[in-house]
Amino acid sequence: MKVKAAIAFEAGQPLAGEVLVELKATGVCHTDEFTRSGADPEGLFPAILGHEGAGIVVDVGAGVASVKKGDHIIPLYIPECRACKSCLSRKTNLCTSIRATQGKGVMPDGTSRFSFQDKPIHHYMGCSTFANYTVLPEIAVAKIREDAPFDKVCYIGCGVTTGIGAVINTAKVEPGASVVVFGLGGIGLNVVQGAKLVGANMIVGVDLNPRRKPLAEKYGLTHFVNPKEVRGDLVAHLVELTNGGADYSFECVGNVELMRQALECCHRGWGVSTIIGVAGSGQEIRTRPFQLVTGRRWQGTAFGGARGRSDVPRIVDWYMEKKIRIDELITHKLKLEDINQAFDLMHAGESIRSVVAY
Ligand code: NAD
Ligand code: AHE
Ligand code: ZN
Repeated sequence: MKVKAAIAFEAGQPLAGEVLVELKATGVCHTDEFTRSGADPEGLFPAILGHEGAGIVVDVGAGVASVKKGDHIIPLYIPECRACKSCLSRKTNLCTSIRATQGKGVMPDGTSRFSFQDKPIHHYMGCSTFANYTVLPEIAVAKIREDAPFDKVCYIGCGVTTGIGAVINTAKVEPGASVVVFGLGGIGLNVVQGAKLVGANMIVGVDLNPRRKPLAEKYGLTHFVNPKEVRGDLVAHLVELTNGGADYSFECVGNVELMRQALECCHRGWGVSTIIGVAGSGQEIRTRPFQLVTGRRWQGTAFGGARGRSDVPRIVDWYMEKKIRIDELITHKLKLEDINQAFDLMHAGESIRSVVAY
């Protein structure tokens, strides 16, 4: 199937509560490929994919108060309305105020801002960053500092925040902990970075691609395990390596067999396994309930538990203050015309993150 991106959008006055944004860069996340491939039960076509962007506000509609023309922003696929039941609960980052329309590929008023040959095109994850202009609800926009480079901080729009946030916000990994990370791609390497940041003692990475090892070690990995080189059972190997099981594990691939292994390599009595990977339509997780009866806990995280408007500007600051690293993870920079190469590089295991600069 041939897909052409960059549907031109006619600039005009945004509607009330909406923000017109000129995107300057977008990352290509495995979730874009998940949807492109047809595995996403929510996938809608035709759509403008992409959800890891950064850009500049071109115009705002009536009532928009938190951003203005010229502000630098990162689009949020999980908005932060600060008024819905979920936001007010303080128990979750999963703002529910516009989730229903977002899942239908339209703006909160039920219509699309994109069209091609006079037919509507769906929005994707409320962002559609594979276009040089997009329209976002005000609550789905995080204002960031103006000296941050778009072609780096776009990655904070998903991968960086998801990986680091899963460690800090969701699992709450403590200093001295042992951590096992399944999948050392664009998300997993940020889990490694987050685990190092909070002072984990042992950070084990599991990946079939041996080329992940040197880069992961730069980000704090202490042990690399290639399942193809393990004799016997991988879970038993990881339990032995971590002296009885990991305090924390993270699944960053989207493979339900690995999700099981990630749970079962956790320490009896207290190990916590966090699912980050997104699995395809019809896939289900399995384990013996005994794994949970004996004190392991299984949980998931979306966008690293981050509340975008509050947390994303702070993560951009961390990058600008060199508290976290991004640059080496952006392995390829492409033009929009060449975006399909980003998917080829991902499948070939060549890239960590490809970024399209507009
Ligand atoms: P990626 O393609 O960059 O990385 C995947 C890594 O997994 C690669 O290094 C690959 O070699 C490795 N891998 C594949 N099969 C493996 C196996 N059987 N055993 C060990 N390693 C294996 O992908 P990514 O962008 O890092 O995304 C990872 C997952 O996280 C995807 O499912 C994506 O959809 C999901 N995701 C979830 C969230 C969230 O909020 N929950 C956010 C972003 C991405
Ligand atoms: N549409 C899929 C689920 C996809 C999914 O879980 N998305 C994550 C973000 S992945 C970013 O790369 C997420 O935020 N989920 C919360 C939500 O509300 O979608 C399916 O299986 O239906
Ligand atoms: Zn993503």
